[in-house]
Amino acid sequence: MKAHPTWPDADAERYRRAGYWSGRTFGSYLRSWAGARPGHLALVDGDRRWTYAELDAAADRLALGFRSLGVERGDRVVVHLPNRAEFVLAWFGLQRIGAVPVHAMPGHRRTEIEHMVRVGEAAAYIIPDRHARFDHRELARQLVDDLAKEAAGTPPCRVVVCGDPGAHRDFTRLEDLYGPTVPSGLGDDGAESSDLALLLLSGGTTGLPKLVPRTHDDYAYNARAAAGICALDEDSVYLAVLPIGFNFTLACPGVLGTFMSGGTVVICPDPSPQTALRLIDERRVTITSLSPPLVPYWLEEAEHGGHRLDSLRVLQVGGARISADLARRIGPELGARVQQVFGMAEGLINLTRLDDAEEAACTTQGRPISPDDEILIVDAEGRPVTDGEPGELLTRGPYTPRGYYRAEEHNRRAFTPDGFYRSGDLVRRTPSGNLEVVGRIKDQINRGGEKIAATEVEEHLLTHPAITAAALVGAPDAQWGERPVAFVICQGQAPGSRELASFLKQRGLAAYKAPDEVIAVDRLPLTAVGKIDKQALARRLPRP
Ligand code: J2J
Repeated sequence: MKAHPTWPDADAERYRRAGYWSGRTFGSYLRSWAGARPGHLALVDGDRRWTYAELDAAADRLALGFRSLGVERGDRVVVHLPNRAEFVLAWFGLQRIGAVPVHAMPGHRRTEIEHMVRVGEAAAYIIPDRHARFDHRELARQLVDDLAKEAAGTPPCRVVVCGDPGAHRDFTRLEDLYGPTVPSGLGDDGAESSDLALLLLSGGTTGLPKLVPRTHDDYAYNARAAAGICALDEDSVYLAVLPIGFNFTLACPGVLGTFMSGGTVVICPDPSPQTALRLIDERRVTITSLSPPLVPYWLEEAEHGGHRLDSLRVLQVGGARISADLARRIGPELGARVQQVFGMAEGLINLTRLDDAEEAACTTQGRPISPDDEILIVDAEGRPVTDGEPGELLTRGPYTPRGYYRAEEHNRRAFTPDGFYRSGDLVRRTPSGNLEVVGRIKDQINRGGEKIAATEVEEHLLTHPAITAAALVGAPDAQWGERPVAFVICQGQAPGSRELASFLKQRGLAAYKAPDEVIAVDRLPLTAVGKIDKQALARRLPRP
C-alpha cells in the first residue's frame, strides 16, 4: 500500500509540461548552485560562514556520515534543531542520500516527537544537547529505549546530537568522519524528483497532527515561485527568525527560495527583536518573515534601538491574521514593505504582491502563487458561494499534495473525492482579487501562528483525575490573536491553569498547547447533533 496519495498522472504531466516541476532533487540543486557560484556566501550563523561550495561539501560529508549510521534512501529522520546552521547542513546532508527530514518544532516534546518517530518509523533523530533550558538527550534516551523494548529486533532509531552528545552520536564527528575529502561522484542515491523530500507537521484538527508529504518537485516549485514573486536575487539576504523547520521560514520563499536565487541566508539564533534588528543592521538583511505577535516588539525596537534598517526591503507577516492597523505601521516605522503570507504546510501559499496597493497589502492575505493553484470557496453544503461572500477555502494545485502521510481514513475527510484539500479556513475574495481570511471552521486554535488542535489537548485533559469532560476553545487575545481556554466539568476541586500546565508538561505535551485559563462548568452546551457547541462556549468568554 502506498504511504500517501500522489497527483494523478494527467495533472503531474501538466505540471511538468508547464515547467513547475523541474525534475530535480534538492541534492542536485545544491550541487548546481555550488557550481554556479562556488565562492558566494550562502549561510551565516554568528561568526561561522559557508559559501555555496562549502555548503555542498558539508552536505557530502554529512551524507556519508548519515549513511555510516545506516540511514538510507527513503528513510525518515526527525530533525528537531533550533535555528542553527546545523539545521540547514543536516537537511542537505539528508537530501543528498535521498533521506527524508521530518520537521519537529523547537517546542515539541515527548508526545509530538514520539508520534513523528512512530508514524515516520524514523531511522534517526537529530537534536541539540540542551535548548531553552531543556535537555533533549534525556528525552531521546527514554524514547529510544522505550521503542526498542517494544519492538526488539527492529533497527533502532539513532540519536545524533549537536553539542555535547552524552551517550549518543556526535553530529560534528559525523561530518568529520570523512575529513575534508569525499569520494567524488556522490549522487542522490538515485533519488527521483517525484520522491518524498520532507514531511511537514500539519497544524492538526483531530487527534495527533498529521504529516504532510512534500516531494522534491512540488517543494522546489513552492520555494522558486515564492522567490520569483519576492524578486529575490543573489544580492538578497534572508534572515531566518521563526523556526527554520516551519514551512514559512524554509520555503515561502525563506531559506530555500533564497538559495534558489543565489542569495545569502543569515540565521537568527533567538527571536528577540534586539538580536534580529542588530543582525539586519550588521548583515544588511533585505527580507525576513515574522508572525504577527512579534511585530509590535520589532516596531518598538526599531524606534529606540538605534539600528540601521535601510537594507530591509520586505517584511513578510503570516501564520495568523495581522490587524490592518498594525500592518499599516510597518511601512512608515520600519521602512520596509509589508507582505502578508497566508500559507499552510498542506501546500497552498498566498502572498500579497509587492506592487499591490498599500490598502490591499495591509487588509488582505494575498493570492495564490501559482497560476495553476485552484481555489474554491464553498458553503456548508460544498456549493460555491457568490463571489465576495465568505466560505470554506478548498484548494488543489502543483504543490498541494493530495493526502497526508499514512492517514488513509483521515484523508477521506480532509480531501474531496476530486482531490481538493479542505483547509477549514473561512475566506472571502475581495474586489482586489486577493483573499481575506475571515475565520475558521476547523477545531483549531491559532495562538499567534502556533496551531493547537483542540481535540488533541482535550484528550490529554480527560486523563486528569478530576476532569470528566473538557472543551478547548480560542479566546480573543490582544497580544496573541487567540489563546486557548479550557471549559471543564470536574469531580471535586477543578485544577487551576498552572496545575494543568504542569500536568500536561508531565504528559510530554508541548507547553504552548496548555490552556491559559480553566473555566469549571456544570455542563457543556451541545449542538443539535450532540457535539459540544464550541460557538456557544466562545460566546461565554469575556471580550478582551
Ligand atoms: C490568517 N490565518 C493564517 C494568515 C496561516 C506561510 C505562512 C504561514 C504558514 C502556516 C505556512 C495566515 N492569516 N496570514 O505554512 O508556508 C492559518 C490558516 C492556515 C493555517 C496553516 C507558510 N497564515 N494561517 O501558518 O500549516 O488557518 O502554516 O490554514 O502552520 O494557519 O498553518 P501552518
